[in-house]
Amino acid sequence: MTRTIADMSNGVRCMVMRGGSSKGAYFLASDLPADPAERDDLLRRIMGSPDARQIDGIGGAHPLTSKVAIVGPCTDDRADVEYLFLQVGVDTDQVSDRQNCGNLLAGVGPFAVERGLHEQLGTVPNCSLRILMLNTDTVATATFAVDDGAPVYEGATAISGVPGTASAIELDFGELGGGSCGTMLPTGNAVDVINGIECTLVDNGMPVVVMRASDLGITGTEAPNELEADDSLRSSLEAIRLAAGPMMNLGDVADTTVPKLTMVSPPTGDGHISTRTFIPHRCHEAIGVLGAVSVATAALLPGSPANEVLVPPTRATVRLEHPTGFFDATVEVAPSNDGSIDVQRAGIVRTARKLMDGTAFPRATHTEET
Ligand code: NQM
Repeated sequence: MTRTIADMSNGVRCMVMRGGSSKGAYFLASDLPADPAERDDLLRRIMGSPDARQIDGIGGAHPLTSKVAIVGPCTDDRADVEYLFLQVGVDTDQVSDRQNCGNLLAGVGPFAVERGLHEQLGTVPNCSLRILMLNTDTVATATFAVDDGAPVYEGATAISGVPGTASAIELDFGELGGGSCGTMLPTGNAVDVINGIECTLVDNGMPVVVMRASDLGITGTEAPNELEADDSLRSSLEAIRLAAGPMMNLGDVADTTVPKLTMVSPPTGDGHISTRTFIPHRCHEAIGVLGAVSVATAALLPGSPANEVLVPPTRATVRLEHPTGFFDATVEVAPSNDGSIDVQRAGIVRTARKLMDGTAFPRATHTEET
């Protein structure tokens, strides 16, 4: 006889949103088990992991569409709501809080308003919400349009990697540096050499290893599938990543999604620098949000490999070219006494959209043959 244990078989309240150029399942913290192990098990069963196609769940079979945002009220004075990001492995059973996600962050404000976590006065056209990002213990301020207390999704802002236009969501960051690595430059250097390759190990929102594309034998203009098919490049990148992990205070990173790896080259269009990013095993079709802020920061760092290929921007906005367009990251810096830079603030613009609101039905816990 087959016995199926199916807890939460009545389903879990869930909203699917596109956040920036990613997509994920958004939950209220109070709708999920408080115990992290139980919660992660439930999320795997909702997303359909582990399975390369996530066929029995709502995950999209790619790291950029296998993401979860958990949002709740914030008890800390620093913010109005709190956001925990979880990366759910596609063909692995990993559920990790080791990285943040600036793309899903874009949906957090509208989701909080949708769920009544933040009361928006009907007469105010813009909502400004402070979000504590639990993964890095840093705060973002999201400013977005509301109408009669509800988020406005339609608008005129286009972002690369997303067809059409939508309403702008401004994300502003004060202190981002070292959220995962302790300090923005965990080794204290603009350049470290790993396996003969000059790297900048940086964490201004996302831990990233930034290298010259040419040092890795590529032009930096290749398509993501071409780079993913290059086994020798991938093994060089993974060896660098594994060595960089402990240097970045991240310990053994064999099973984590950080640090990311970005290869930079001179711009080919009207951007300031061109990028190709591994996150860390798939090549991004664009670039992650906080990843972009980190790479822009590395590019502003005197003496770094990225600074060498940067066409200096005239204002504080660095336009990063990527495989499907560009990403504008505003990073305001001031020179520091030691010849490096102090980052004053960072800001980016994203869009988000509510795609589905309803009940997600997890597959059963397990099946026991008796
Ligand atoms: O860097 C990709 C994405 C991300 C994360 C990644 C992100 C960020 O495109 O803030 O947004 O895993 O690097 O969503």
